[in-house]
Amino acid sequence: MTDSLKHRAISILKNNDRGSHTIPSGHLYPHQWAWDSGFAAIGWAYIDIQRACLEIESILDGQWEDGRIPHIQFHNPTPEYFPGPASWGHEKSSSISNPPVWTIAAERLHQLGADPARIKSWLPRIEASHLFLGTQRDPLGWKCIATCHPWENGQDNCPAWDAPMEAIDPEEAPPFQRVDTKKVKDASQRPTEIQYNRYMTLVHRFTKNGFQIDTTADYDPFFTTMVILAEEALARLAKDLGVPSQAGERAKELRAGLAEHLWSDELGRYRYYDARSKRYGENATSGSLAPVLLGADMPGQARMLESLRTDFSAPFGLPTVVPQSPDFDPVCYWRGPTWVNMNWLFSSVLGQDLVDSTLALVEKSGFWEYFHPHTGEGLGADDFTWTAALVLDLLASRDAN
Ligand code: 2M8
Repeated sequence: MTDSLKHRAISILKNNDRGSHTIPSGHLYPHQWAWDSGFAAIGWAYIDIQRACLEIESILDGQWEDGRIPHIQFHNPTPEYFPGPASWGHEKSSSISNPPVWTIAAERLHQLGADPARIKSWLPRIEASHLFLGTQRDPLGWKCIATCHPWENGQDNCPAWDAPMEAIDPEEAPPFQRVDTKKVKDASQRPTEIQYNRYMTLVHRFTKNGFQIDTTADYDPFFTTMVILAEEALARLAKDLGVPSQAGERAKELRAGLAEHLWSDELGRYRYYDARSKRYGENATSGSLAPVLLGADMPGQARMLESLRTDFSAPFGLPTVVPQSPDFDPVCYWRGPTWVNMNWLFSSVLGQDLVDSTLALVEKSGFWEYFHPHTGEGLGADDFTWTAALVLDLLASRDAN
């Protein structure tokens, strides 16, 4: 099994390779997405470490002057994907950011033998990308991270955005034609029309107001956790490579902000917070348990682990929404399916069982974008880059154990 999975993963990365960056899937996503590329770099490290470094450098090359790493870079604009540069008001990229997986990947590359001098040269740009998120994605000064668009944290139609999105006028966006629903075998696996209209209203507003976050901001325990993991990775890299950095201090402040503002002792998990309506969102998503990845000094560690092992247990990996919830939809995108990148992240606390079941799932169903957590059916796009890249890392971690 191991050899054939490994060869298939390698051939997917090679097919999706566009020279200096890797597209998520030739069929559905023909551009470069920042967090996908971070995961891709980890996979490339098992094939060609120089190519892995190039992947990180191409993410950093898209950085804006204000430090933001855009979530999409359009190297070769094509009508095969919507929304393209015209909608974003920027010729080369989108204008929102993404979870800073580039930093987590940089540390992994360092562990896997990449040239330290090369990694060192990335640190100022990585630091700037974190400063952008820490200052421009915290409108209330809570020392937590908010997203200004559901696409920014990468979990697009996650139910946590349902309530904040109710306030967004779906008719405000200029007319458009979406492409995605024509490319999957069943359109119900993708966000609904009204959701998509609201996404485009937000894109329209954001590009009109100079790309600054306004009151449409959802504080997010998943995004905050990802920034903390990245800050801590940066702090370790900076120490190792002899570069000054305030990343460790920022991570401490974020840990405190997350515990103070988003932890709910009553629910036993972390909440979302809509800065516009001033209301908490109590959605039971795997993202609401992501702070479990930060270790025992965060409130709720034992309760969250228990919940992951019971409420979130499913035959095929970790569902993104708790199956008992009315929001759960096992085939629709970020509203329930299992994703290999989430399994990969959570395997650091759920251990070998999740590593093994994730590998078995891909072996059984293929390298899909996401999977039905009860049947294991592959959904969305096939030959998906981060599924392939992270399978390579999971295989390595299994071999090491
Ligand atoms: C999905 O998001 C894009 C918009 O950014 C889309 O649906 O068109 C998400 O799954 C996101 O997390 C991912 O980065 C992207 C490319 O794989 O696809």
